Amino acid sequence: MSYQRRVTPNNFGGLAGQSFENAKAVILPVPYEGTVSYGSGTSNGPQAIIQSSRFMEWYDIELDAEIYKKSGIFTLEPMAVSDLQPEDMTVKVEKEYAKLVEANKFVVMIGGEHSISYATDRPLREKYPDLSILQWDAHADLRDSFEGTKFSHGCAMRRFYDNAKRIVQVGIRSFSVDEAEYIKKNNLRGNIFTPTEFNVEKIIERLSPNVYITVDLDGFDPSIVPATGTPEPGGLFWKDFLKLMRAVFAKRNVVGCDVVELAPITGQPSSDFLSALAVYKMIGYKFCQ
Ligand SMILES: [Mn+2]
Repeated sequence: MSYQRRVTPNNFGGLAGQSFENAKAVILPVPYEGTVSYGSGTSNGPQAIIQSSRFMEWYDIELDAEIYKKSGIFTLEPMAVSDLQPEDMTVKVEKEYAKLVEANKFVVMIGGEHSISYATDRPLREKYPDLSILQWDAHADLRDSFEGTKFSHGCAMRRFYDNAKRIVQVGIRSFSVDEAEYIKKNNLRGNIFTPTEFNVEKIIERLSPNVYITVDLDGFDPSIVPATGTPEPGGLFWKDFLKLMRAVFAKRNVVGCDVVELAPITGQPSSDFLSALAVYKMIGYKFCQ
């Protein structure tokens, strides 16, 4: 086994010597699975990302750096939210997130289902009133309510839109007739980029100076990320992700991000590993460009 040097500790990256005080980047695991509709298992997502991340190379060829040495990366304890209703979960995560924003940390939240993302909105919007949201996803998530709650994963972007009026959606290839109506009524189609419409420059033009990024892993093609609840065909690829993220981090002030909806498949670690690298790459683009 050639990975022996990474056996400990059990944190993101398998990194020794990290402290909350010195780290610019912190990982916030939110193993929440309250409202997932089809596949299940997202509550295991955070631990699978952390476990895979211990086997990544710390050195990044593209950035010519051991990313963690420039940023520091401290992994917080997973939040205890599994028993909560979506609205109560949102309130609890929002409180925790606000403390991290207050402490000036770049937070990467790892899920968990997509309903966790909206908890970042109030703390970040208070600090960055112009905040826009960049969503990587197969689904529009623009339902007003879903399965009896306004805080479902199917409503994540609708809640953001209620506040932000500035969301940019990339990789989208599935939504309901009600969402289609809503998109037409609010003239949102120009901010939606299906995989065939993927265009980095046009996407970035739509974003305000301060940006929050939410990465639903089903935005990727299921051939490279099969481990999601709704693996929609016709998705985006790793190179698309790197090209977009590198440019967004260079041209905008990214103030936080999340990677959600990993539903690990036992014995098939490729989705977990890609998720871990997605987290590490975004930290790299933030602190090493
Ligand atoms: Mn999705």
